[in-house]
Amino acid sequence: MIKPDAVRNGHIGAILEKITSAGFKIAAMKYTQLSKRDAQEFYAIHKERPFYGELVAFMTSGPIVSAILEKENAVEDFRALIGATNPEEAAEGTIRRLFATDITENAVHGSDSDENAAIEGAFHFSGREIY
Ligand code: FUP
Repeated sequence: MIKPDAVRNGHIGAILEKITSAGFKIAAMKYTQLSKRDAQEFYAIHKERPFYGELVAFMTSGPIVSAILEKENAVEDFRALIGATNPEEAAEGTIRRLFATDITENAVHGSDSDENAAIEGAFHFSGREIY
């Protein structure tokens, strides 16, 4: 996902350019806005954490771009491309270092395993929307 802060700040094009230049193929993509229920479900793993309410409020605060990306070693390579969760700790040149605001408004989401990528892909897309 390109999160609401990066969409609001006009970074969709620059972020997609970095993603495609890094060799990712876009298998699915849409511009949409999460409902509160969507965001609560997507981030259910964090529901006991102190930042959960703020995270859900932020993720529903405006439109996002969701995508399924394909590449050899995609999970690891995408996490390297986006950088650490906290942009202050993200390496120079990473998407979060370049475009994130802070640890909550951190510009992009990337799946943390192939298994979660499949679950998250199915959350955003039906089979007919994946190419
Ligand atoms: P990441 O996998 O890098 O997206 O990070 P996590 O799964 O640990 O966290 C998911 C989201 O929760 C982050 F993108 C932003 C939010 N978060 C906070 O708002 N505060 C924190 O201290 C940690 C995470």
